[in-house]
Amino acid sequence: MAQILLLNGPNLNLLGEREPEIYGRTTLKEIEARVTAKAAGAGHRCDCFQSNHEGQLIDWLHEKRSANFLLLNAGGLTHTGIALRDAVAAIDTPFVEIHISNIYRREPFRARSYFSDLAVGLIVGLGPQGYEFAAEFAINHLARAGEVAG
Ligand code: CA2
Repeated sequence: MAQILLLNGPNLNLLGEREPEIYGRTTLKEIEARVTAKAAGAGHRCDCFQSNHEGQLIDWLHEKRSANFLLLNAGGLTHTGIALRDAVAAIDTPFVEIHISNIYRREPFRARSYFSDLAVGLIVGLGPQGYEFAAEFAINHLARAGEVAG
């Protein structure tokens, strides 16, 4: 059994409640439940966390540093969060960067990410379903890593 992490940054607790035209109508609780169910279906555990505070996100990642895969939507910290980037780099856990909206079709400041160059890959602009695609990728990635290790 592998451990998958789902980490969401600032304001993503508001999913499904505000700005549905940009972020959809699915709540974060629903996303967490769907990703956890997908992980469980493949025999893996999923730990979920959201915070509006960069330090709390960093502390949680430090605690979970032995995890096998990370699904990360850093919210607005994507474009500003050097300390969170350093934490992600330090724990050495492979990760997929997720954005619900297409950050390349929005304000120019959203096109810069402090995480993309460290990520295995990105899922951008596919709505809340992007989290489920990322979970499927993580499961396949872990299976491939297991084959290599085994
Ligand atoms: O598209 C994404 O997933 C973002 O990471 C969301 C961040 C934004 O700063 C990034 O540029 C792109 C913002 C999250 C705000 O979340 C809300 C959700 C519902 C209602 C209001 C805000």
